[in-house]
Amino acid sequence: MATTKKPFLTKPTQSDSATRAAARNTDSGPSKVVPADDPATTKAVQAGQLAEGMPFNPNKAGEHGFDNGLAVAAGATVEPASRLPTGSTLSEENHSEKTGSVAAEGINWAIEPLDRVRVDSSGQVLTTNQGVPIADNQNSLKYGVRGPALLEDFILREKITHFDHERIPERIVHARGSGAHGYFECYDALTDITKAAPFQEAGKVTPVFVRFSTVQGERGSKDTARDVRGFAVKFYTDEGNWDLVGNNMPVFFIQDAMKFPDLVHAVKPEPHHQMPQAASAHDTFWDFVSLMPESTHMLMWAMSDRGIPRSYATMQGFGVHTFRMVNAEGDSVFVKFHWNPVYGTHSLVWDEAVKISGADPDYHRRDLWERIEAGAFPEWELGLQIFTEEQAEGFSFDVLDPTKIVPEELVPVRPVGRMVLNRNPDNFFAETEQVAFCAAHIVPGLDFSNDPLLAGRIHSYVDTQISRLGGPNFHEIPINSPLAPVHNNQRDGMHRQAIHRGRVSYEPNSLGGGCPFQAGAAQGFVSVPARIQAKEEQGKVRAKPEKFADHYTQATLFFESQSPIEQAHIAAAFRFELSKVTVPAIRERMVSSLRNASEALAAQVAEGLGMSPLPPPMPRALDNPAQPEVSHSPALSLLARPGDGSIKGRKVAMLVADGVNGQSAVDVHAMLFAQGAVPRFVAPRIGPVKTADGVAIDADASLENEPGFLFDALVLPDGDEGVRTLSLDGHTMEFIKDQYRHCKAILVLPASATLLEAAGASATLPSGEADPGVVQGGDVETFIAAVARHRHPERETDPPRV
Ligand code: HDE
Repeated sequence: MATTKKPFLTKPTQSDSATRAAARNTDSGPSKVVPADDPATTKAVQAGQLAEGMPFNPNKAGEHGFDNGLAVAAGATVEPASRLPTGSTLSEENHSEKTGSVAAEGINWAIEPLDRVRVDSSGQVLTTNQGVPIADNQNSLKYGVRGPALLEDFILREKITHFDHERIPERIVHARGSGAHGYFECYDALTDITKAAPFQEAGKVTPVFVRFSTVQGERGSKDTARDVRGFAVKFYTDEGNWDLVGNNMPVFFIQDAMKFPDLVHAVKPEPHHQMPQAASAHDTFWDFVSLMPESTHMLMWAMSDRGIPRSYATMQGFGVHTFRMVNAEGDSVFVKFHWNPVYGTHSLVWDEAVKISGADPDYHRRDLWERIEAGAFPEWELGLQIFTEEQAEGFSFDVLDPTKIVPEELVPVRPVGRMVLNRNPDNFFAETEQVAFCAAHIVPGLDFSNDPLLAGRIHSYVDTQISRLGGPNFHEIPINSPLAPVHNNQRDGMHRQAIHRGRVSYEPNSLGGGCPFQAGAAQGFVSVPARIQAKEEQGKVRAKPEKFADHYTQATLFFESQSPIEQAHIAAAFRFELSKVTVPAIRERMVSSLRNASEALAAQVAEGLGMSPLPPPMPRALDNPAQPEVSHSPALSLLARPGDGSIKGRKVAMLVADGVNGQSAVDVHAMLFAQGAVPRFVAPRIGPVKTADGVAIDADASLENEPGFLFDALVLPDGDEGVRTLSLDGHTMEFIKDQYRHCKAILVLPASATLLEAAGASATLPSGEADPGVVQGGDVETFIAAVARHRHPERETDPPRV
């Protein structure tokens, strides 16, 4: 802090008492303040010294010119002679239990760790919000036991009024979501490319809060809708909050923020009857996207199995836009952010997703919560694709276009750290609902690209929080406040928490000693100058760059990089979605667009829709797109990331009934549990099971309350009598059929071979080979390996055999 000290005035020019009186006055002052031995006068004298210490604004000249703009100086400051002149009041010395002490120098207590707002009511009496103990929480105040309730019942009125206002508006998009706390750990220092705080040294740990979400559905909608998933990470860095607000797909439907409200209006429930909820399978969505061919690439992703993830822990995350990283020298590179799940990328199948949404609409929320409570912490590796502006100029696509990826085969993904989610929130509303992510929240060492979609996001997120969270002070809600110090001259507004000391709330100032002072380029956030090179690109214009017009090359790349089974699922998803469209012309328009991405896909979809002949291909915006660098990208298949081979967090149903062999069931249970899986005994009814060998089993789930599709794998029991009992319950067949149809691993202990047969489930694949997912005879090791593969799609046929 720059210091300019002025000597105390020494010669009194007027009487002490006059000065003392003037110093106590708040609406005028003498021509000179004479020092005197009392706090009010000393404060006035020292305030004068602060003002004299800054006879003019020394930074003013530096505000002009391009070069100065890149080398901003720190703000001018004057060191006060004591803390007196910068305080609000002389009476701050008078402590009480409520006021506490004088504001600690340079500290903003309003942003301290969440402990300051945690509440635990053990052993405490019930009170009103004013802390008044409540004697009776059962009855309202009445005039006689059968008489009228009284208006003076402030206890009832406070309780009901608070209740009336418990809800806040839900997010316009991404309303349905769930979150958790955790940390990010940097592998190696990345100081060569960025000065961003989380990447400054190997092993550096930064706390994070992450929220996953669906986009279309309302706050109470089902988790397993076909949809894009939000993947928003708030890093509480040493230099402020950085929000990486991404999705589980690396591209987006539109190229310009101007179209976002149109997209969202098209995909949300139709306005006349508010249907359908949390589903894209309807007229307005397909009407819009079929008229917006730039959405074709994103449609491929959304119709792929990525649209129905098995778990938040088994999906990738992407920053989507091209961002910049900037080092201490001010050199910048372009980056794309990738989160790769340690547990691999795994999805549901559509029939399963539909059934789960009825039996457990909280499927993903529950999975996240249970994994964390069980210690099977979700974990991702953060990877960066790093490339220069010059490299980007040579690409066949535009890196500012959010409907394009940078293929990993063109620019590899460099792993730079890992993120672990290891703590569930204490309170869903206070943390997950009130967390406010914002694409504009970046820290020194990061910067934006000129992606026009990103530009709109930089505006939108703060704006939306103002109505959602009730005013401009949402950054003070505990989950949103940074760990880094917050000091500025923003004041007032609804629900202000911070109590600022002193009378200065403007800059430049001399009366606050110049503080808080601007950090300057060396310490503060500075935007990368990012000069626009070509002259013809300068000037105001509403248009897109030429390469944005290539709407299909990467849609083709995505489709052709999928395995046959993934391609089949994409075709089936388009077939399902478009079959729900009621206007045939919209279906046809979509198929005509798909012909430009893949003739094979378009033909399959058309066949599934009874559409013959095929409509002509849609005219393209760009007839001769540039030759792509990569025409096959194995990294785009879900199979590219099978995961670490563990079965941690997987749910395994173990069917049991009176008469099963208890010992074999308990042994398998123990082996699965030891691997971190969650085996559960499922019987016709919950409660003790009378096993044939007397081994105690207590079923904690029933065939009726936990249907088969909620589990990742199935164990069929040993013991003839138990198997017979199960076969008499109609649920058993549905249970096995769903497990089989959804291609899950099934362990068939000897007596259960008949159950499998009765369900029509074959141990032989359509190809005639043995099904590796149907493990007969009790080989638990092989079964565990089969569960680790997640699914056995070789079994699948369309339509299903079972
Ligand atoms: Fe968002 N988006 N978005 N979005 N978005 C919101 O902010 C918006 C976009 C994403 O868990 C809203 O706080 C515009 C792309 C996530 O709380 C809103 C545009 C991507 C979340 C908003 C986009 C996202 C949101 C609604 C186009 C992937 C949930 C409530 C210009 C990179 C964050 C809120 C959470 C939420 C606006 C496009 C991801 C309205 C204007 C592209 C993960 O501000």
